[in-house]
Amino acid sequence: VGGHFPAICVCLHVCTCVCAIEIILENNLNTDVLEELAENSEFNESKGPCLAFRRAASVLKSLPSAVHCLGAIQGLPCLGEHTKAVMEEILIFGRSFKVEEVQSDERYQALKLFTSVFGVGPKTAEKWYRRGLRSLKEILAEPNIQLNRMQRAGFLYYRDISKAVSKAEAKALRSIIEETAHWIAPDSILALTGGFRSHRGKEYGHDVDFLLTMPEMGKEEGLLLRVIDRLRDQGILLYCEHQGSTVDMSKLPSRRFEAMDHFEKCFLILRLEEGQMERDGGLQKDPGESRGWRAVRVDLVATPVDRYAFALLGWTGSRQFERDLRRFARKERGMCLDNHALYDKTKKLFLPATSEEDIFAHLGLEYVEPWQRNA
Ligand code: DCP
Ligand code: MG
Repeated sequence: VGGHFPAICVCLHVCTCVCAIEIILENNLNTDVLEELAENSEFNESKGPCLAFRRAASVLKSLPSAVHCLGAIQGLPCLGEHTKAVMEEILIFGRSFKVEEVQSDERYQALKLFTSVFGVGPKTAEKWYRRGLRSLKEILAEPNIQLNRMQRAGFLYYRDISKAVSKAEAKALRSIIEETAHWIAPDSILALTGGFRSHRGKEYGHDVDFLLTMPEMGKEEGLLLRVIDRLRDQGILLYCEHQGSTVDMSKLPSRRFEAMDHFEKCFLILRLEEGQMERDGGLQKDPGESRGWRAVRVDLVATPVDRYAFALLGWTGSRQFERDLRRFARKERGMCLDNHALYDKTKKLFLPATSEEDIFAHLGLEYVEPWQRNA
């Protein structure tokens, strides 16, 4: 604690809100740390603590200024005892021993590394860890490990796709995909979703998400496959996993939040050329890398136009916002919301929506702009 100790004693015993501590923390730092604890809980299949840390991180993110002292977190909602203990450590010692313990844990390190590969989830990561594997090199050298197609692409483009995607890169990809879709169907509609739509203070993302539709019902059928073919013809499709639609509108909206929606979609890796970037930003590459392109992960979802507003809302995020909105619909309004539909359980009917505003109105909520969906 060194030189900070007298100041801290005073702070702990005397003040609740006015703070003399010299340690100034940015809330990002706290939320990153909480996200790591959430991830660790996820690896341990502890759903409750995982959600609690994510919820606490959301609360901290929504604060207008950085937390500088313990008093500032006292009255905040959704901050459980574990979160408070971690925050306390950070505020007093400038570090959290609990977090450092997690960060230095061999299993956590291995699972974090393995799940950073596209196509590798916690279960596969755990399996590899139990086999004694600790590095990506070891996995690739292990003859008994059968990688699936997605994982092979994940390893092949690992360096590129584990690098953040910039806003400028997302913009360039949007132009490419929009041009491609318009070449096939001039009236097709493409929307940027995910972190790059909502911004949410993010300059970078791990992938770029898009939603594709046609103004006329049914005309979207086959469009996504044609877009994929065209991307392939242009030589920019490095990897594609396509999933057909399994939407069944006779089913009520799903209660399971983590369940993937049933729209037709594809998980892509695209080749983005330096020349496709506008002057406001170059490619995110390692310093000194001479290659004039990089690989980027792209998710592309196609919906019929009557489902578009629900899909747009569901794919804009943040995840916590989506989770809370669904919970609100269920608990406060007796409605079921998912990426496909909104169902009123009392009236026993599906509520139509052509825009996100319609959905908020059905829920009796004021419209919230994408950049405010920061939870
Ligand atoms: N989404 C969701 N539930 C999931 C996965 C995604 O509600 N299980 C929604 C919310 C996300 C959006 O889809 O914001 C896009 O998913 P991403 O994983 O791409 O997340 P982001 O785009 O928000 O962040 P990033 O891509 O930078 O990690
Ligand atoms: Mg994304």
